[in-house]
Formats: sequence, C-alpha cells, structure tokens
Amino acid sequence: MSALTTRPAIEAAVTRALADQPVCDMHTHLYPPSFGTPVPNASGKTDPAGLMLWGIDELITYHYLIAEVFRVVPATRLSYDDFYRMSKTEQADHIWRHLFVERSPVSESCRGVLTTLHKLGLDVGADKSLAPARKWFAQQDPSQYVDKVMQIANVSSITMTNPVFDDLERNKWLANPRIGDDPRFKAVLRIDQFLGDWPTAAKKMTELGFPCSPPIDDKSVESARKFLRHWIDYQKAIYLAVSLDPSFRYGAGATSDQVFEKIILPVCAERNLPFAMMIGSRRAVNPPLRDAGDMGGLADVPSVVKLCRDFPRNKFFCTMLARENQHELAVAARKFGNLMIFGCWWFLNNPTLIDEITRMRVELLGLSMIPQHSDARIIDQLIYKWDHSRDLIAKVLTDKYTDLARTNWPLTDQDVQRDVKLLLHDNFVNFLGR
Ligand code: RAT
Ligand code: ZN
Repeated sequence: MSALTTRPAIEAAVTRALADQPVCDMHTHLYPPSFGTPVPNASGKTDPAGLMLWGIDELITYHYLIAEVFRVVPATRLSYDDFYRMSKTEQADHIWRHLFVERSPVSESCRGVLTTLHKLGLDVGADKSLAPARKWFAQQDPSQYVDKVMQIANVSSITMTNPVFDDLERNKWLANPRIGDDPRFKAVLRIDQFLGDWPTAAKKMTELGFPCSPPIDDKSVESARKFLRHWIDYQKAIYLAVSLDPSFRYGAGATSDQVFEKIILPVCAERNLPFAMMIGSRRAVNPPLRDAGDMGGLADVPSVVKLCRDFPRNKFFCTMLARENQHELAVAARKFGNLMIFGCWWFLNNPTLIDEITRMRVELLGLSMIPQHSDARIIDQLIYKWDHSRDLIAKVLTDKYTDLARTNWPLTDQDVQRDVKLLLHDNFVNFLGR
C-alpha cells in the first residue's frame, strides 16, 4: 500500500474516509416512530403528543431558529405567547419569511436547514416557496424516512436522551414496554433532577413507588439506587446523563455530592455504565422563550478532575458549553483515562468553534476523544449536522497528516480509515465497553 505523501492525496483520502465511515451519534434528542409523531405523513397516523420530530416545519421551528427570529421580530412586535400560540406551519412561515426571505440565511442554524433540503433533493428554487417541500414530506412514511436520513447522513446508530422525570415521555415508556426496541436507536437515562434538584427528584421517585426523602438517609439511598437500576433495565440504557448549571461544583459539601457518592456512581460502577456530564447550561435566562431561552456559562473543570480521581472505577463522558473551558477540560482528559471528552455542544456547534476545538483536542489528545455529537432534535438535522462536522474534521485531519507527511511518516489509506473509525465510532463504543 503506497504512502500518502502530498496534501491533495491526503485530503482526498481523509474526505473519502469520513464520508464512508458510519457515525455512532452519541447524543441526540431524537425518537423512533414508536414514540409517535405529530407530523402529517403517509402512514396516516399522527399523534399530537408524539415525540418523533421531522419534516420541513419542525426543521424551520428548531429552537435555535426561534431564538434567532426574535432578534429580527422582537417580542414587542410579536409576543412570545402569540408566537407559541400559532400553528407549527404558521411559526415556520414566520421564521422562513424573516430569516430566509427578507435577509440571507447565513447563520449556522439557517444554513443547516438549507444543507438538509439540498441533500434531500428539495431545493426551494427561485421563488423560495415551501409548498413543494411540504407536499413531499407529507408523502413520507416515518420509519422509512428514518432509514433514508440515516443513509444520507451515514449514521449507523442514534443515541436518544430519555428524561425519566418527563411525565409525557415516561408514560409512553410505561404504556409500551417495547417502545425502545427499534434497533436504530439506543436509550440514555437522563436524570438532571438527581443533581440539580434532589428534593424534586425525591418527590417524583416517591410518587413512582420508590420512596425517597429530601434528607438523603439510608432508605432514600437504597430506594433511589433501585429506581436507577429499574430504569436502566427498562430502557436498556447505554449510559446515564445529566446537564448541569455552570455553578455546579463537586466536593464542596452540596447535596449533589452525596447523590453522586451514594447513589449514581455506585450504580454506574456496578453496571459498568459511563456517566455523562454536560456542564454549563444556564437554563431559562429568558423563560418565555421556552427551549430557546437557555444560555451558557463558565463551568468548573476541577470538579470533574476530582470525580475522575476519586472514582477511578467509574467512567465519565464530559462536554462543556463555554469556549473558555475547552482547553482546561482537554488537559484534564490527558490525566484521566476514565474521562472521555466529547462534542462541540450547542452554542459551540458552529464552524469557527468546531474547527478551533477539534484542532486543539487533536493536538493535546491525538485521536483519543469523540470530536462530535449531533444534538439533533429533528431527524432531518442528522444530515446537516454530520455534513458540516465531517467537513470540519476533514480540514483538521488533513492539516495534521500533512505535517506527518513532511517527516516522511508512511501514512496509508488504511491508517486514515482506522483513525476516522476511532473518531466517529469506536472511541464511543469502546468506552461504553459493551
Ligand atoms: O442543544 C440543545 O438542543 C439543548 O436544548 C439541550 O437539549 C442540550 O443539548 C441538552 O442536552 O441539555
Ligand atoms: Zn442535548
């Protein structure tokens, strides 16, 4: 096998390897058709409370775009409540008009809609009408559509986020024990309230037949552990996860220390499941904006370091929302094999920052990290999120391999394919250790 020695040869090999390598997407908010869909479709079945989101109107009303439209049509002109009272189609029309027609859609979230439509073969044409796309989507069967998107995006496995204290979602799991059986999707037990709001978690668990009290006594510990084991088994969860406020600290004497030490980490260790921490989301800074009203803040890397050091039998996934945390977090990962950093989360999922963060991570950690997850909420978004990320990862790898080629390092196509497989697939699967 001849070595790749020139930059064009390296670039071609990297681009090909990234395009051909199926992705195991480690964090999304997507659901299979078994959770129902509110989107009109060819199967004739719609469920207004369905959780599987897809199609043109969902794409355009992504919460990232709702935030953007309120910048150009402020709440003084159209109140938040009036916006949310509109039908999905009216909301999409409003966003389309103001962000795509009356100005050019250059933001990353806007561009994402266009990449998605383009790759689906649905360019809107000179009149920028949504009608043909709407008609096309209404003719799709939801399950076949999932296959189609996974094929275009070259995603082999979709990891869900399954918040157990969300009544709507939990009731769907309870009503249909086979709801999670779609082999294309894997579950993740999401338990934000355990660390962010223990009294609420305790109250909820008590209501669900696992009595817990606000002071964490022995009975609560036993009961909460049982609750976790029950839901890990029920969902067949592949890891547990939380999103945490920037103010989160471990080891400062807060209730969350006990929840970690006595409940979450022993159960994760016993089941050999990683615990994922997404740190830095400051919720509801503008509450009427709903999902679009959150922002980010600087988190505390030493808390993560302490967890990795004090619990060597546990495995931690971690991502942070502040750009300013990325370097310190990557350095922390150099010290702990039980820490796997992942993704360019939410407000970092923009080309400038993906490029910067991925480059820095490769320089500090080589290939021992998970460069990206999609965080898709709408099935179709897998197409653009992975298309854009693959392009950016290609640029970084091409530069790094070109540096190697200058030393006469004998890099082959197979080497590139192996490395890309680590980044898009194996690092995640191997860390799960299943
Ligand atoms: O990226 C997002 O869509 C956010 O709203 C959050 O869901 C975040 O990714 C999270 O998992 O908490
Ligand atoms: Zn998310």
